Amino acid sequence: MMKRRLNALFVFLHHFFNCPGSTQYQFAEEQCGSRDNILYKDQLTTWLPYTDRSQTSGDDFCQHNCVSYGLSKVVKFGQFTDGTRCDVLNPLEDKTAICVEGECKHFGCDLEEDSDRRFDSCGVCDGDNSTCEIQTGGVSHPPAYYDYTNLLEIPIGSTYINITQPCGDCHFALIIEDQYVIGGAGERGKSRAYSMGDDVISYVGGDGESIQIRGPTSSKITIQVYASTYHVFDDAKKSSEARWVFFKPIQDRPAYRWSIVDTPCSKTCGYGLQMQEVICTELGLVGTLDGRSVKPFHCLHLKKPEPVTEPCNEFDCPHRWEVGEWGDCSVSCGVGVRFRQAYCVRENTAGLIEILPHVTCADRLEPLLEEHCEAPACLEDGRVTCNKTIFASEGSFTSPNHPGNYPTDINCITRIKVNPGYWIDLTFQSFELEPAPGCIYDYVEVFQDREDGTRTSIARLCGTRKFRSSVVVKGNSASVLFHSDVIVTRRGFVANFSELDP
Ligand SMILES: [Ca+2]
Repeated sequence: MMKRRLNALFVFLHHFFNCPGSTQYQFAEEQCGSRDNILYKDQLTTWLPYTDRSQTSGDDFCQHNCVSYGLSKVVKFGQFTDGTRCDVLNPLEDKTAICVEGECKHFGCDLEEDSDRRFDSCGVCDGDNSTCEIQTGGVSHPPAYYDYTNLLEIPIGSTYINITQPCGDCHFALIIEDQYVIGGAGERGKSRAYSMGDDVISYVGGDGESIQIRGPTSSKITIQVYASTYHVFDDAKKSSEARWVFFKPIQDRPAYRWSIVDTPCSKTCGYGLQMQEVICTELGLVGTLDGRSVKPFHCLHLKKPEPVTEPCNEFDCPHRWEVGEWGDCSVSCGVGVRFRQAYCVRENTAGLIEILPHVTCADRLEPLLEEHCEAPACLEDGRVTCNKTIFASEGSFTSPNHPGNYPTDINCITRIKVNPGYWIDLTFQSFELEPAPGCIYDYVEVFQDREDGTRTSIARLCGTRKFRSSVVVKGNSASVLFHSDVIVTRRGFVANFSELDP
């Protein structure tokens, strides 16, 4: 349900943005008028929205009732499309009303459903009534009989126009641009909403005749009155006057327009996109654009331009060398050599690396692809020596040649000494040695070293350990012996140690 409501609102806003001015009001007329060319009970007729305010509420209006005066029939054709304006019925309300799922819903002038923003008397959304002044008046004597005579001229830009008269033998006529829109042929007009250009007029005939226009009017409007009986206006009764009230503009209303602002290119190189943002801006007092950005609802009545996206920075990003990982050292002891690869690349889009021919990067300094590497020192017989002593509060060491396989036939003793008074927390990770029952082939053995030169074995480990394993030495000095026999090697281990406050 909520989703449908949102969809309806979207349709409405889309329609609102794309149909500036009062063409929104003509939407209902279009929907009724679309039946003009469809046979109704074997007849063609003209359909208009049925807007008799004495009998319908806004919700009724949204039920898509159309009237054919030719057939003297009101017919319900389902519901008006979501987004159809239903405030034609009460044009002097300061809210905007639209049909949503057949119900007439009220919105603030910023088109938010629960908004407190209202049009002010001058028709400015959220305005302060400073751009117009009230005009009131009335006549108790009709100027002529059996003819139309001018009653009132309403200047362009007027708002909240309400003209009433109680005389049953009289009727109003309304002229826009020298053309009768209501009345004019000596007969009362039909009670309904009329639209002419951008102006929408709600008219109710009969006793208590009234004309209501929300405005701001876009054309000069002339109101005439026709009287077919003498003494129809009673001097003694003020209530029998033809009366009017409206707001006349006294200064230019603030003017707004959609402005297009370019946003920076999405990339500094490598084929970016330049987007545009459409913002609502207020025109300066002298009509020039001062670029002041205002809330978008001020521009809702204007057709919103389509933002354009254009390519920018249409050139490749600079090419460069990218190097791979170093390979393994060529020897397991002594000084060897290792290699890596280099690629000429370009990265027009972050993370999307394009490999180019080597020659493209000829103008760049090529990275070194070969370097010396040092495996543990070789003994005279080619075996590895790997004894060392580490004095530190924490550190790490590995089996020889890690992460490559350790050599055969070695004994490495790593002595660890932490600060006096502390213990040693020794943790092995990625532990992988040749397995054997009792660890008789390859192993790591941890000893606690005492000050008197004696040492005690604490643990002997071998095989593969998938999880970190810890050994705690209850003293500040330890030796870790790594032994491998003459055949079968593995990757070995990484050991970390840190001092432990007992
Ligand atoms: Ca072995």
